[in-house]
Amino acid sequence: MIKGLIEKRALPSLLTMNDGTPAASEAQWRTRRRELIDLLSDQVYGYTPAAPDHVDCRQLSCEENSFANKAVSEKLELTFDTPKGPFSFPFDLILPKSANPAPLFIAIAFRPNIPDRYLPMEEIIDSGYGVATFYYNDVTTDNGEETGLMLNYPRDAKTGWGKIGMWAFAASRIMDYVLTRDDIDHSRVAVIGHSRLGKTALWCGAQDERFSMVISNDSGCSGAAITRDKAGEDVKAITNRFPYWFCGNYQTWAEREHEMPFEQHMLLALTAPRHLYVCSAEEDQWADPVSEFLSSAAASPAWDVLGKTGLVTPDHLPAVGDSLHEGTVGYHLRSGSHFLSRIDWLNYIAYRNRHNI
Ligand code: GTR
Repeated sequence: MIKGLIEKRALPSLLTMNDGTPAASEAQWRTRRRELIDLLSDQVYGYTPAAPDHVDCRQLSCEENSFANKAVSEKLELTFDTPKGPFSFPFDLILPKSANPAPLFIAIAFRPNIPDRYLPMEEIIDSGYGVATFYYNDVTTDNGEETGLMLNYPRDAKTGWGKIGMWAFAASRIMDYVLTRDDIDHSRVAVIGHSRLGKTALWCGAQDERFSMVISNDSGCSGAAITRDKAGEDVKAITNRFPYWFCGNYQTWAEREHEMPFEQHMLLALTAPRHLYVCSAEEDQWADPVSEFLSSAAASPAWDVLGKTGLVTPDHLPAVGDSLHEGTVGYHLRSGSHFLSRIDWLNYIAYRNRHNI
């Protein structure tokens, strides 16, 4: 049944390389992977500039006894070189007090608050996980203005990076710093975001293979969901309201979705062979849970090529409350509306515990 629903969407081939041969081995997937990053850069998110050689980090403050003395909370400022001089942005690092290096979530955030309604800090700390989080507007503002990091790089109007790319780049710079800390488990760092920041987490983890897990919470259009025949938001709607999230080329696909040489299952597949988790909310028809679920299934053949199992699912659409945690691709469908809830976090934590990632 699921196969039939995917076939109806008439997706461009995930595993056929540009020269027409199938990507059937790990080496061929490496080639295909580069092709897909190039395609999505060129047509959707814009090209990401080269990473800086290194990042510097300065501690602004430190609370040794935070969250009932169960955690240490630091405020830090990250600085790195760009073509137009150094760029800095603040972030928070909250680590549980533990004898062992902590697994981490790098959370791209709508607000600088800790805790926040999207960041149930105590549940996370009590589960043994740490959080590094930054407020996305501190990197570049979520509007059409040229601000922050955007001013520091030259940018082509058609293929230059949009703001999703800039926020994703910032999450990778935090990863640069994380790798210098011996109180964090470098092999267990997940990137997470909700909605537009779920799109951002997916694009970040697609490009940056140092993340062992990528989490998309209700990311919808231009995120996890298949665009062809999706309900709710489409390319026209999203590029009318938020053209600056993407490269200039993306808006040329408005009302031409079926001609697009790319699709969002390609974005999801770029996480392979690492762990991917996609979550949908029942009432979030603007994002379209069915299109998010089908995309996760349609991406899964990339894991097969690499000797892993992607999404493990019975052959029907998930019911509300279902959590599919067996495969290297996880999925759940929560009741309620567009939100990053405690139930979502507890699912992510359960999945990470189960797979030890
Ligand atoms: C909406 C947008 C969605 C989603 C959402 C959000 O207005 O249409 O694509 O990103 O915002 O970020 O909350």
